[in-house]
Formats: sequence, C-alpha cells, structure tokens
Amino acid sequence: MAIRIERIILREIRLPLVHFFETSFGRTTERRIILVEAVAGGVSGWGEVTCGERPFYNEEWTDGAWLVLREFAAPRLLGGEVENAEAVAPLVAHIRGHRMTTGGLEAAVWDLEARRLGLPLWKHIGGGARSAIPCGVSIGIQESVPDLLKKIEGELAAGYQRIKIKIKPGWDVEVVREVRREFPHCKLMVDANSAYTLADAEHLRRLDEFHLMMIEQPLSHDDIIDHAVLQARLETAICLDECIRSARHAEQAIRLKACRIINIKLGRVGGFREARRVHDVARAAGVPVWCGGMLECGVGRAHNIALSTLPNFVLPGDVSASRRYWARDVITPPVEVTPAGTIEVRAEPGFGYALDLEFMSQITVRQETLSCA
Ligand code: OSB
Ligand code: MG
Repeated sequence: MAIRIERIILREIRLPLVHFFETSFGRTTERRIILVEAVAGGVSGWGEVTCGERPFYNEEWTDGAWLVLREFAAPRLLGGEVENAEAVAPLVAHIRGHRMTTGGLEAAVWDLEARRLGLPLWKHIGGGARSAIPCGVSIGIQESVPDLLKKIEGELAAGYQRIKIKIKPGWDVEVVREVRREFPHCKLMVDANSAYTLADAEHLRRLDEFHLMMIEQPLSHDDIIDHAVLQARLETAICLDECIRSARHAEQAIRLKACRIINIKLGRVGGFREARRVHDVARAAGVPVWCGGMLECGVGRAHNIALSTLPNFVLPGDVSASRRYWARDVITPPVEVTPAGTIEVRAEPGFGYALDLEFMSQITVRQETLSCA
C-alpha cells in the first residue's frame, strides 16, 4: 500500500519510574522517551524510540536520537511516497547504527499501515501464533540481597513465568546462590549487559551449578567471537542481546555457536522488518527467541506484544505489566498481566491500545512537527 507521509511529529515525554532500574552500566530513575507519530491521510501511526538517556547500553541516546530523526531519517520519508512499511528500513539503512532511533520511525509506519488496513498490528506483521504471550520480568541490581529476594517473591506471586536478574562483578555468583536457595525451582536467568571479559570465564563457569535458563550478554557488546569461545566452556546457554543488531549478526552468531538463544529487541535491530528477519534466521536454525525490553512506555510495550506473537517467540520475554514501571501509562488500558503470567493479545487495529493524549500532553517536554518544506 503506497503511503504518502504528510508529517512526522516528534515528542519527548518524561516519565518517572516507579522503582529505579539498575544494570551493570548504570541506574535509571526517570525515562526521557521520544514518541514518533507518522501521519498519512488523516491516520496516525505511533512508534517509540527505545534508546536510553545516555549512550551506555549502545551508542544511542535520547538527545542524539532526536537529531538523527530530524536531520537524517524523517526527511527520507517526507515529500514522497513509501511503497509500504516494509520499504521504510531500506530507506534509512544508509544511516550507520542508530537502529533504535530509525526503528521508532519504522514501527510508526507499520502501525500506520495496519490502521489503514483495519488490521491489528500482530496480524499485519504475520504474527498470531498465540493469543496470549508468556511473560517474565527483568529485575535490576538492588541495594541488598533481601531487597532482591522480596522483589522476586512479589513477581512470582503475581504469576510471572521467569525471573531475570541483572548481574555485574561483585553482584553475581553469591547473589544467584541466595536466590536459588530461596527459589529452588523457578525459571531463572541472569543478564550481565557486557560486564565481563573472557578473563572471567572460570568465574562465570561457577554459575553452571544453578541451572539457569541462560546467561544473557556476558561479554562485550560487539564481540560475537569471544562469546563463541565462552559458550564452548559453559554448560549454561548464552543468550545474545547487544551483539545482535541484524539478521546477519544472528546468522554469524549461530554459525559460530556463540549463543543458543537470542533476545530480539524491536529497536535494537531497527524495527519490524529486521526483527522478523532475525526471527526467521533463528527459527530456521532451531534457535529459540524471546522479546527483550528497554523500559518502554505503553507504545513500545504494545509493539513488543505484537512482535511476540511470531511463532519462534517460544520463551517468556521481558515484556511485563505497565504498573511495574509507571504510575500511569500513556495508553489505556495499561498493559496487564494475568495470574497465569501472560498478556492477552488485543483485537483492535494497529497496536491495539488507545493513546491517553491528555496525559501525554501533560508529560511532553518538547514537540516538533516535521513536514516537507
Ligand atoms: O539488557 O535487557 C536489557 C533495560 C534497559 C536496558 C537493557 C536491558 C533492560 C532490561 C529491562 O533488562 C527489560 C524491560 O523493559 O523490562
Ligand atoms: Mg539484556
């Protein structure tokens, strides 16, 4: 369906987190999120830029994303026709990196196209393998082990199917030991966000005794080869997050046996087109995937739910209820999780939730409308 995008509206919203979120690369207490609204023929599609406030997870950050969108990405879509949503990613592929940034725009056009067709986004991207998606939670580094144990207890009581805890040197083996002592049977995994090197291989091998589902991204954000060396020395499966920015990376990581599981983040790979390609590569190789998160507000969360309905998303992901992050979300209803630890997929067109535009205007700190000069 040819789409003539008339304008693209960028908004930056500020949303305080209900609880700080700490990883090996730092602590976040408030999110600064860019939302992208793409308008064509009176219909709006929405996307979320999933990068952090600082370039610590990858090279992207909120202020940089705004400039890349305004100066380089949006102008590629304005003033002409785009063949369809699938054609957006190739149009911005000359921009090196910045995939979460261009991915926010790409996702907005997918949402727009789905709405114009009157289809739910999950159907439009070829999903629908399940009507409810299995949910896990990602729990940041806490002030103390008792704090962590209390959090885990609450999440398991809420029904979440698996627990992921963030680790870093000094908050790893002994913490996992305590968690395992308290919760011997829960599905448990750890995420290091690139906090270790191959010199830590023996130390990381000590995690093998805890029967973790996987260790996520232990080594450098850009080093698939070292992960292959480490995977050969571990019993526990490695899951790659930061390293996989494209289907090509997924192919290479699988071929080198650098991981046995892949975390797909919609933004990290540049949007739905590439996310589906990563999914397909992994599926063909028999490598299961799950959907990662970046502390998204409702817009990105809803996109993640749609993505998680593709067939190979067979493991519980990091997509969880809005209330774990926000006192009030920008969508209504907020994302909710059933006592069985699932999110039910909605039937409405587009990403499936309504935007709370009044609340959004209260938390918008800057807004810019881009159109063809
Ligand atoms: O590595 O998965 C990660 C949050 C920010 C940056 C990186 C990561 C995360 C999470 C949170 O683990 C996932 C979520 O949104 O709940
Ligand atoms: Mg991760």
